[in-house]
Amino acid sequence: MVTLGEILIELNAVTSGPLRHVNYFEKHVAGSEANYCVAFIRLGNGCTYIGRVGRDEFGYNAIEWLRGKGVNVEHVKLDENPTGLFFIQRNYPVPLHSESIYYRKGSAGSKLSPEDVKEDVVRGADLVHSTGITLAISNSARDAVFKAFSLNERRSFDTNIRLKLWTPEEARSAIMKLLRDYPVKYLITDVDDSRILVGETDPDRASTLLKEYAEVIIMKQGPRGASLYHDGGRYFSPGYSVPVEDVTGAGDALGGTFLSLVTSGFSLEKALDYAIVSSTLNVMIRGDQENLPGLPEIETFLREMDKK
Ligand code: KDG
Repeated sequence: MVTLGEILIELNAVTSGPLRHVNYFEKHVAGSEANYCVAFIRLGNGCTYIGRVGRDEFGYNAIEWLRGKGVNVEHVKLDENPTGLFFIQRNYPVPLHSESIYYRKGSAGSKLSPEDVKEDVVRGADLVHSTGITLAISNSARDAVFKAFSLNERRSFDTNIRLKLWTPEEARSAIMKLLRDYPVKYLITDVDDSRILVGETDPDRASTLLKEYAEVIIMKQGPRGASLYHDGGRYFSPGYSVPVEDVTGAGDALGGTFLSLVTSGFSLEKALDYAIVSSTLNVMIRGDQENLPGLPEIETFLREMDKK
């Protein structure tokens, strides 16, 4: 898989509550597409990342971390602007909810541009992947996604609408244009985003409205699980009840695991069942990438949970 996006440094509150009273933060490497890339690799397939980080300690941290996870970072450029950061406030004011607070305006990642997208790299991929976040961060990053999608028909896209980055109208217009111009093989979305995109929160009805843009649609439904729509059929995979530490990155864990398994030849249904395990493990710790499981861990989870 080749993926385009912004790698961010996450500063996660060690304790719950309003950030003004939080004194300790834990550093992680994050960013939706980087999370996808690592989840994809954990299930045995390769991933190349296209993007920019700052020529600074956080940028070096991100590159070294992702390289250590097996990501091909040859196309991650060093940029003169700083690496983007975000803080996470947890369980306040909504229990079990995590809020991202961004410090990323003018960041290195937002300088991603079409010139960073090398034709031979994208054309050769089994899958080219990006998200709504990359469409939102700058015009040049958006143009880079359009260019990458024009070079390869095996596309996947996670709508990932972050309303701190743009308005619902801007999100709808950019995402629907991308999907109209470049329909995808896999569309990963959820009911909050489908309300913005097609005015529908019912997963079945939303997927009917989106089906002309994607061969396979995954509708995430938080802790309830996720539905899969393909060829007129529907499959629902339920979630698991576990102690929640931080939900940030759970959707990327689900998406990255699913895409890797279908790329390896798993059925769509089995890939979704396994992907739900990945997102379940993800919410149990702080950090978006540390708990991403491989096949043996997913199978152990399923075997042990089955006994209960
Ligand atoms: O899906 C998790 C991401 O939201 C997180 O890693 C940070 O990429 C990020 C963003 O832009 O919110």
